[in-house]
Amino acid sequence: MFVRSISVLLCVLGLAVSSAFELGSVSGAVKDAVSGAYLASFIYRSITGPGVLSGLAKHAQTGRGEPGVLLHFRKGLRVHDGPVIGSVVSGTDGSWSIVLDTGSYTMQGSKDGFVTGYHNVISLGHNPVYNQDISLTPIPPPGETRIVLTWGLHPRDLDSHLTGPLPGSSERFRVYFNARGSKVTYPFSDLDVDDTSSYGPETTTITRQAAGVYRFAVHHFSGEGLMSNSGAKVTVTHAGSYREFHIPPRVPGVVWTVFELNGNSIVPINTITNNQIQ
Ligand SMILES: [Ca+2]
Repeated sequence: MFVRSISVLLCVLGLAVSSAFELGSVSGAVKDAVSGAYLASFIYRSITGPGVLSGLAKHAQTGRGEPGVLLHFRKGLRVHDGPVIGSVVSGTDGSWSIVLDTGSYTMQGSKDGFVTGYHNVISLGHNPVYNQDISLTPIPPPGETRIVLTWGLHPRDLDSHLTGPLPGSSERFRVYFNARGSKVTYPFSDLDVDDTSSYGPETTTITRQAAGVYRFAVHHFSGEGLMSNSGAKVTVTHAGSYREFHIPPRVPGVVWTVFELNGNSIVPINTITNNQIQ
C-alpha cells in the first residue's frame, strides 16, 4: 500500500513520520504535513522502476473532467521545453493514466481553445499515485482576464478573493464565494467555481477591467494543515500572456496575497500574512 511504503521510506531516512503526510499534487513532492518539508524532492533509491500516475484533466471554469486533452510529460519539475518522454490523451470523463519510470515530471496539457497548462507530477515505482489533476483555462476573449487557483489535498478549502476599485468610492469591491460578482454588471468580475473539497480549480474572471488596482488573494478557510504547504498555484491569463504563481512553502499565515493587476501590468506580491484582505 502506498502510505505504508512511504512511511517505511521515511523511517529508513530517519525522518519524522506523520500519518497525515500527503502527496502534494501541485508540487509533485511528498510533504510532511506537520513540518511542510518537501520530503520526496528526492526519492529513496529503493523505489525504482515504472509506476502508474493518474488524474483528471479539468475544465477550469466548471471543475468537470475535460476530454481530449493532450498530455505531454517531461523529466524534472517545472520543465516546459525539451524532449517529451511520454504522452496520453484524457478520456471522455477527463481521466488519464500513464506508466512512467520513477521520478518527477512536468505534465503539459493542451487542447484547442484552452491555454496550455503545466503541472508537476511524480511516479513512485509500484506505488500508484492518484489525483495528479491538471486544470485547463479556456482562452479568454480579448480584454478578459482569467485567474485560476488550484492546490493539493490539504487544507480542504482555500478561497479566491479578488478586490478592485469601486468608481467614485474609496471602498473596494470584493468577489469571493459569498459575493460572486457578475460578468455583465459592475464589478464585471465573477467567481465561477467555489471548490471546498481540495485540489480546485476555482476560477475568477474579469470581463471588463476598470482603471485602478485589482488585487488577488487566497484565504485558508477550513481544513487542516498550513496553507503554505498546500502546493497552491495561481495562474493568470491576461492580454495574451500567461503567468504562474506558486505559494511560498513553510510560511505560517492564512492570507496569501498573490499579485496586483493594474492595466496590463501584473505585479507579483507573493506574501503570506494574517492581514485582512483589502
Ligand atoms: Ca473554496
